[in-house]
Amino acid sequence: MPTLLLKSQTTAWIEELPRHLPDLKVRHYPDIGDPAGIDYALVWLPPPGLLKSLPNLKVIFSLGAGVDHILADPELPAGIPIVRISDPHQCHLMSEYALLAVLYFHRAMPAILADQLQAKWTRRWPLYTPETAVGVLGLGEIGQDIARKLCAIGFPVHGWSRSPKRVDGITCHHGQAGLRAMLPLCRYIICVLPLTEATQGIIDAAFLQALPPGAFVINMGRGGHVVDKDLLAALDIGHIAGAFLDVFDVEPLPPAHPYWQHPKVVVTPHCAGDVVPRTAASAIVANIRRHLGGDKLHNVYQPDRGY
Ligand code: OXD
Repeated sequence: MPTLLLKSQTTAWIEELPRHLPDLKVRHYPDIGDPAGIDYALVWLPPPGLLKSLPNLKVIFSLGAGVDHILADPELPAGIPIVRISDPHQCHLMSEYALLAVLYFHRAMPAILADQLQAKWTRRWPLYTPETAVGVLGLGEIGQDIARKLCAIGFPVHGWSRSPKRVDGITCHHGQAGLRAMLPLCRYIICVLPLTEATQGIIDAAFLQALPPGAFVINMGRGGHVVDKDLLAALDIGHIAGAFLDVFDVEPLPPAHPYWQHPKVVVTPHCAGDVVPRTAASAIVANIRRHLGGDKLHNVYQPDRGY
């Protein structure tokens, strides 16, 4: 009987997974039982050494689109495929968050909320939407969904990826030259990149300087994408007009971090997109079935690409 170890606070997986594969036994960390009996692991932030302690582990499933929380384990056993989650509802949530952040700035909500505190009736209008471009860094499933939805509400949308991509209605750029060409055009920039060696610290002083004055930064990728001191400096001199940040180098964001109190920063607690058992379980089980049947797994992390 295939057995899966779940390391998550979301207990709904325990019922949801066997609904799709009644033979599947789910053990909930820390109740591991006999480590040798575990075939699959479905994990978020596994404690270092946990995966190595499972001698018959065959596939690691990430409870996130990112796998950095698994790769951070210095004792990660080599040669075991890691599968990234693909959840249509998570994708939808991420797009909602991106729209919320863009529209929050675009419709001058920071100024309107400040006016309200002083009972000030000041009507404020956005820039002309069809001439106000948004750039999306990362054109995977989530980035493409965000780009399409922004496009549907009338923004010109640019997308950037490592290698060339085509997405209907989106102006696609790639590589370093593509990034240099895209940044000066974008009033809003949204990061949904995976965190890799190539993308670590991508939002640094040079990147921010390349954006037009008054641009806004939205980070829903990983904290490691942003060089915090460079973003804070760009906010303080007014080149960047605001930031909407969901992810941070250290989470929870420490109480003394300057982002918390910064008047131009919105901090949210890594809640842009959650993986929902009801919508994500079937794709996980489909991969378990593929594995049991000796077929190729879908959505496997590729070390050479870094995601
Ligand atoms: C993810 C996340 O990687 O929620 O999916 O951060």
